[in-house]
Amino acid sequence: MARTAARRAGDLLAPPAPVRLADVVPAPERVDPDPAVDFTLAEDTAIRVSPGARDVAEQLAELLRPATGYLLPVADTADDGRNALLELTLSGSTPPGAATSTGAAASTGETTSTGAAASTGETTSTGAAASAEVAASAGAAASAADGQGGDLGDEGYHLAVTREAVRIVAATPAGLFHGVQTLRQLLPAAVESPTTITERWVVPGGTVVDRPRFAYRGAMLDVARHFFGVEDVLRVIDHLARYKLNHLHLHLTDDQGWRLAVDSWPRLAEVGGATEVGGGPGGYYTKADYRRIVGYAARRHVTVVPEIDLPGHTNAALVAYPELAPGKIPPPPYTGTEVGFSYVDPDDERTYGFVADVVRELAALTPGPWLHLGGDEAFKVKGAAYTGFVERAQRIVADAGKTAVGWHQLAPAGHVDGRVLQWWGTNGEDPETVEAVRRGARVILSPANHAYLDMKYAPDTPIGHDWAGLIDLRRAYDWDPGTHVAGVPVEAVLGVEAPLWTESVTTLAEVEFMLFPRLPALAELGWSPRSTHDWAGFRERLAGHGPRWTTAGITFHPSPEVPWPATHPIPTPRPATTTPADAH
Ligand code: TNX
Repeated sequence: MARTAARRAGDLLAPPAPVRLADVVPAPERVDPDPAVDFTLAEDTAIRVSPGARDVAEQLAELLRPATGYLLPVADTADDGRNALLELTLSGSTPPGAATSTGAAASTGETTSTGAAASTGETTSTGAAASAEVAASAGAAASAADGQGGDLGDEGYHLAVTREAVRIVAATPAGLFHGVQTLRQLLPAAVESPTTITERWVVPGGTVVDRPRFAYRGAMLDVARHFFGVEDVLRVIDHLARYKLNHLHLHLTDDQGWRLAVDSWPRLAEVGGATEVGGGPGGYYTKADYRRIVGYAARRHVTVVPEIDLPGHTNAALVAYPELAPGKIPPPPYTGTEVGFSYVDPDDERTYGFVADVVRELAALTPGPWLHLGGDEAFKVKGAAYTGFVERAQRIVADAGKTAVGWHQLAPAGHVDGRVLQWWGTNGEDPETVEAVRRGARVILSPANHAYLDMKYAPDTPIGHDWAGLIDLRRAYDWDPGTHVAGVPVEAVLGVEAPLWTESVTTLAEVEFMLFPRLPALAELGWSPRSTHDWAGFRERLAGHGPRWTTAGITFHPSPEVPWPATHPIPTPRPATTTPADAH
């Protein structure tokens, strides 16, 4: 009763449909607004699901219940009622395995041994422009609207908003999940409130047909330089999921800390985990912690990509096990920010036993297909010593049933099936990477001068580096992963990733400050057809997300390039707690 009265009052006060259908980030492939109608979520709204859609429906209910205070019961499609409806339908050809919560790995679309051509990150083999045109044709929209979902691929969805219902159709739970993130953005910003709010919960009418440009869209969190506990990582996974990113790369080991328990080499975590940059206590994930992270991610259709950085960046491991060190000399623990000084001994067989044990235990814990071997800045392991080490390590990863990923320094080493190079260069000329691609490697793009989230926004940004330049929002947005590295064709581009190194980042609020608003820019490069790329439109669409972040308690940098709505307070960034020493 009281709630109904409150709603009536809300009806009178609230402005009509404050969000437009085209305001979504990342920009959908196709949007057809119907200004004549809108949908209002009400106290008696129910969520109806087809078999296989229940878990996503439960997550939708979990998103909507706190702010609305509505019950939002989840029921099978068969139950008929006359309530306003949210309907999630799984249709079309669901790939085996994709109907379960572990479908994240299966739904990434990268089958590993088929090579670059078959498993390109592009949604269609006809390239970006063509793929946008295909989707814009009435045929694609109609078949999706028929509920076939056939054109929507592993992650696409169709969303229709009428007066009576919001209906989301997809071929996979991942597609439905992405559709739910779109619906979330189409509701008023107050939907992000953790407590019940009086609001007209209006969704603008029309249809959206959407699917990703690239199969791999990710972010990296460096938990080695500063350790971040499980709860912080789960919150970062939520941030990725909001913007349809589907991979979280965890940089688990470095000179300053080893962050994962390994049963066969227990001192790695117990001794190597006890340090971090600046002398703090560090920490590590138990196997149960790690399982919790990968499980939480899988439910949100995010695949965890664990990294063990080898052969360099290994001081913490050498402190724990000096027999792995060159000359067997135990190094002192390291809590500074230099790079390139440490390495495991490539001439000692025990090193390969160590690599095999760690990879075996990590592979057994990791549901996704990837295992990242690092390979960057091993300045003291040169030439054949380096390529020989990498080739053995890549083989160990393949033997453990995983696909090797590494920083692009791996390029000169021999090819193994499916291998992926993460390119972090700052100029788009790289003959070694081009040659590795010719031999079958695929590429994830993380150009340091556009995608590195540890770079400062501006000279006065209180934390971060500037060795790759300053990265304001426009710089984060204005590049094309499909053409960025000369000689690497779009067919070889698996996708994009934004790394956050944490030499100077110490708290979750600081992580968020570096992620927002640049992470949504990267997400749009990974998801949206190139034909939608438009800086002026992006900054307008993104502006409405400021109030969402504020309501959700997310810290962000109020980039001056964005016309944030004046009615909402802008958060004040926390002052830096450490002074970053630039290592580059
Ligand atoms: C380079 S990028 C590194 C990291 C540092 C980062 C700081 C890469 C593969 N290696 O070790 O943390 O610069 O921006």
